[in-house]
Order: sequence, then structure tokens, then C-alpha cells
Amino acid sequence: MKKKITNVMEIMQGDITKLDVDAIVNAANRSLLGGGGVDGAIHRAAGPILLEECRKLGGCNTGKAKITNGYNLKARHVIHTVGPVYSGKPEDSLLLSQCYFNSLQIASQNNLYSIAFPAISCGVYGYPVDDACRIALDTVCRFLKEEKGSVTKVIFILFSSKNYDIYEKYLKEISGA
Ligand code: AR6
Repeated sequence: MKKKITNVMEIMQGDITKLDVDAIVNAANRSLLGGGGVDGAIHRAAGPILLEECRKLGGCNTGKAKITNGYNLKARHVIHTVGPVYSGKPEDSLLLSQCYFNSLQIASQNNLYSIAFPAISCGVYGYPVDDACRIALDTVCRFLKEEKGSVTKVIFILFSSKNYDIYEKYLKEISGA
């Protein structure tokens, strides 16, 4: 059972805006009106019409998620979530976990199969990647055990080889490989 779940998950290194999946997840801010990092890259690749749709969403609280179309992206949808700004307090991990769980729930509610996550909060928001990686993979495992729904592929896409190695190591650890 454990083996089966970890087979649904895949680690990649590269640019999330290039992926041909049902949904890519955006590490946004509460305004949902764009920003730097992966948020900026997604808005640039999707085109200005994405911002038009985002304006109608009325922002998003930390830990929650909202879906839009993907427009000029290969991905059919963008799921915008807002990670916590790292503070070192216990609530950080809960909020980060909620980002993953709520994004997956939205994917499932929309009958989506494949979803790709960046390392939410691990850039400007300062979350230590080792901790964030464990939260990401553990939460996805929990979702796949508890709900799953339509989701059959979960990709973690890391920009740097350093972050890729951290994710790969932990995925191997939980796969028992
Ligand atoms: N593909 C994959 N990963 C990427 C890409 C990309 N194209 N670009 C950056 N990353 P960050 P946060 C990685 O700062 O920490 C924005 O301004 C990056 O190397 O984008 O959640 C928002 O508007 C890092 O590992 O997101 C918010 O204000 C990870 O994505 C704020 O930043 C996340 O880095 C959110 O900060």
C-alpha cells in the first residue's frame, strides 16, 4: 500500500511553467495579484488574462487554495495557494501542510488527475527546505491514503539540484527504497 502511494509521486528538477499537467500549483501571496519567484514566472507564462481572473477571486488566506484556468500555460489550471512566511512557530508547519492538502482537494473536486507543486514557502518566505520537504511529502501521502479521488500523479518540481536531492532522498526514505 505504501509502495503504491509513493509510486504516484514523482520528483523533477526544472521550471514548473513548462509542465503539461492538469494543474500546477502557484506559491502566491494573499492578494493573488502576482509577485516574484514562481508566482511571477507563472503569471508571465500564462499571460495577463490570468491576472484578470485572479482579480475576481478576492484574495486567499494563508493555507487555503483557489483555482483558475491556465491560459497560455500547457497546464490546464493553476491552483493558487498561500504558504506561511517562516517564523519558526509551530503553526508554520500546519499552515504549510494545509497548502498541500487543500490544493489536492481542489484538484480532486475538479476531477483533475495530475498536479505539480513547487517548494511552497521555500523562497522569499524563508521556510527551511528539509522541513518543508517532509511536510510536503507526508501531507501528500496522507491525502492519497485518506481521499485520493481523481488524483493519480503528484509531481514535486524543484528549481535547484540541491533541493531536488533533498526531496529525492526523503522520497526514497518513505518508499523504503
Ligand atoms: N519553477 C519551479 N520552482 C520555482 C520557479 C519555477 N519557475 N521559480 C522559483 N521556484 P518563491 P515563496 C522555486 O519565492 O517562498 C512571491 O513573490 C524557488 O526556487 O517563489 O512561497 C509571491 O507572490 C523556491 O524554491 O515562493 C509571494 O509574495 C520555490 O519555488 C512570495 O513570493 C518557492 O519560492 C511567496 O514566497
